[in-house]
Amino acid sequence: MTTQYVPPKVWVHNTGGGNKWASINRPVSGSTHEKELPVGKHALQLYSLGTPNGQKVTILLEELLAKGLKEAEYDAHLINIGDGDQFSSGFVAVNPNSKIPALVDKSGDEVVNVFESASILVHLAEKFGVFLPKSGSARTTTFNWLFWAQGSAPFLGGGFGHFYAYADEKFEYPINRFAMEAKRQLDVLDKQLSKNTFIAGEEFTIADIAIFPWYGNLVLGKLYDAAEFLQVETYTHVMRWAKLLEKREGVQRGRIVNRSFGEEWEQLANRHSAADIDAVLAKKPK
Ligand SMILES: N[C@@H](CCC(=O)N[C@@H](CS)C(=O)NCC(=O)O)C(=O)O
Repeated sequence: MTTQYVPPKVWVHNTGGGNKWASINRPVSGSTHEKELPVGKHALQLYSLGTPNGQKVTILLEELLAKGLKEAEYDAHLINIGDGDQFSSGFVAVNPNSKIPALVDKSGDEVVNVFESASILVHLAEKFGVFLPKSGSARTTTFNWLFWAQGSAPFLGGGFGHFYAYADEKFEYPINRFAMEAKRQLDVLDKQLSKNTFIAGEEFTIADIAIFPWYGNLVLGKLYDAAEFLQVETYTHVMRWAKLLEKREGVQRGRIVNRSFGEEWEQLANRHSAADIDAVLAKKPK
């Protein structure tokens, strides 16, 4: 006999376990403590963590630098969400939603706070005039897939990843529901990538940068350890694209920034110059 959960009349916050994020999740927003954010010497100050949403921004910044755009130099400060750094007064002042990534751009006449990873990608792509077509259907197609990523990835992360990888107890119902959706999304991408080299056509854009850290990492076996469960190798076009992207210098450099997990050569807590990344990558076994 299965015991069924019967919702009470009024929801109450259960501060107990259930998953690895139970201790930081709250039903309210706002700061929990007074603390200023650290500030480095560059005009671009990034506050982030090397999760897929964080990787989007550091990959773009490293792609910009790989193109020789020196104004894209940045300081990236680690926000440890497990420790509740996203609830400091300083972080909340930049992003009232208390989620990484958040960017402070001090390069212009006024300081601009940017949050939501896609907003940061658009802000930087427009500022530097690259990785986002200027007009026409190519621009709209890039936005289509950028917003597709923002709308779809929470089903992969908050849905599939949460119940398959993070929840203390494994339940068939949510795992089935979200595995189905994850596979449907991979199929959508596979069909799109059967027609083009990159997501939005023959040009590498911020749509690729937004989608790779989730779906690229997933098929490469670097997310949730779910490659076999989801039979990722059957999405041959997604796999081809993921392997193409993982060879890019910007991707290899950006994916290790603000990362506090994985191998020693994949972890760079704070980044202030290119040399910081070089030193970590030098540890990679040949
Ligand atoms: N839609 C947001 C999602 C950002 C997000 O979910 N960030 C997570 C880490 S990947 C976070 O900061 N979580 C902390 C929390 O929920 O308290 C974006 O794309 O920027």
